[in-house]
Amino acid sequence: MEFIDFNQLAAVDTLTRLAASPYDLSAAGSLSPERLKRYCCQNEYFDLLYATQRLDDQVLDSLQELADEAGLVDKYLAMQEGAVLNRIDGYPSEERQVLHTACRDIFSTPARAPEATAQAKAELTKLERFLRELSEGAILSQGQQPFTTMVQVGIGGSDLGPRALYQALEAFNLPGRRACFIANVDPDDVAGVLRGLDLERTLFNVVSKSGTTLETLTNEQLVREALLAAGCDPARQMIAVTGKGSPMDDPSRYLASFYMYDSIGGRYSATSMVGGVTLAFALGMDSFRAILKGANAMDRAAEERDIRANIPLLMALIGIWNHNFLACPTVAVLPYSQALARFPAHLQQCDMESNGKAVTCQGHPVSWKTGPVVWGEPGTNGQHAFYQLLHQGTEIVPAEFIGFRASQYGRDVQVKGTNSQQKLLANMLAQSLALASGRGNDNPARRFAGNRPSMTLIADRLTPEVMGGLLALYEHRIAFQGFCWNINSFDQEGVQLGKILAEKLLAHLAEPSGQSEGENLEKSMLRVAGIG
Ligand code: G6Q
Repeated sequence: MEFIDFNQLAAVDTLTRLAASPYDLSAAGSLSPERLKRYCCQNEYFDLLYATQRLDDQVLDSLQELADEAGLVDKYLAMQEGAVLNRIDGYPSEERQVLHTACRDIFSTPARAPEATAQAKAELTKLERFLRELSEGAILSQGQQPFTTMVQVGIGGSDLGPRALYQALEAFNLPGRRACFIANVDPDDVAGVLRGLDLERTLFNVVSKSGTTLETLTNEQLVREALLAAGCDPARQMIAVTGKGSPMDDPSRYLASFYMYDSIGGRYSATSMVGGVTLAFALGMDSFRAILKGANAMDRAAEERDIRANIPLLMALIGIWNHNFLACPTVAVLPYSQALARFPAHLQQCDMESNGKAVTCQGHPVSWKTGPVVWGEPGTNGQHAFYQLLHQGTEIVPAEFIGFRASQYGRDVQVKGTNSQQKLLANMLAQSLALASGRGNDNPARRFAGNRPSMTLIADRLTPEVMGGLLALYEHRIAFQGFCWNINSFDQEGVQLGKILAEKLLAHLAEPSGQSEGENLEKSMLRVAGIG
């Protein structure tokens, strides 16, 4: 696909000009009820309120031009249809399709990428059969008890998305079922999780696309030993999710094996078997299908070309406005929902591993900013912690609030005339207004400059379907930005160097005298740290 570099796009010139005097949110009357209504975009699940951004119609028109000129929706459509977008022209690269959307394109025919969707459907059918056998008692523990717990062992993309989704949806767990996660190659992480479990009634789901990840293989070994020590047979309690043909693709070692495919990147894999096995075990197959349905609905909604009617695209472009034109280096994702506590961590990986790149898809260095630093924590907790910097610090941090009109459990209490859910939402909206409007004061330490941008996503309730929608919304927002910056959002070469050096250090520890004689950098590092 033909591409013009970001700063050669005509809309970039216009936006640069407009950025010299962006909309002032702190000016008297700048936030009117009409503006709040005008800058609101709705889809099946979410309302996006973006009147509290430093933009006006002129900026939006130019962002639309930017989207059209850079062919963002065309690229997205090509992605869903199986274009090989994970590549760098003229250099060795992964050369892969990018088909996480195919995992959930199971509700309509024809599918956008029929072959990948057929593979996803086959795995779903296998999973459904396996879960039926568990719930009907055809598969039981050695002591003829039903399994109650699944522990997912995996790291990075094989952990963050599934864990964030599980935590978000724990309110919907099947009775008597739960999930835990082990990721870090920290023996205390494993010991801490295992300590609270009835090992005999626990399934261990080892998830690794490559089947070679050091942390996961080490933790698998720890778990196998713990099972043996408890008199359990690992082959009857361990499940594998891996790539076809990987070193872990050995069904004889596992109770069940499921596949994920090359065209699904780790950080985009939560709706494949990587998330599916644990989520469907704990929440039930119907809830997992609801997650897929929500994600699929968002995949379709992201095909809209009008940026004012496409939430993921609009959020991507507003993000570009703040980052490339208003020079804000970070983005805070602030869910007003404790259930979404790990969602910012998932987005941090998805965004920063995707768009933390400095070469174009043609291998040339970029001369424009690419992905921002992404971080966040739930509110209102954050209000009592780091919001001080958001309101009065010297960095301007665009905030993305996420909230729900109703709670998940529906259990609440009235205190001073309002319930907790209302308090949660009122706080969220108040933060957005405070950041935008600011407040004058004779005391400079009590002055709020305001004019700090934010936007707010609101849905009715955090259900499996809405969670699927939220996941896909951010996946596409990230991909749209990567398309616009002309970078490959789907590789992760930047994690390799540290891995290689860690292996060198470990080789010295494993065979202190067998390695090269004399001092070298790795050996001194170990010695200085008191480990060698
Ligand atoms: C994600 C990355 C990375 C990956 C982990 C685990 O996009 O590629 O986070 O998911 O390194 O890899 P495996 O699933 O192969 O163990």
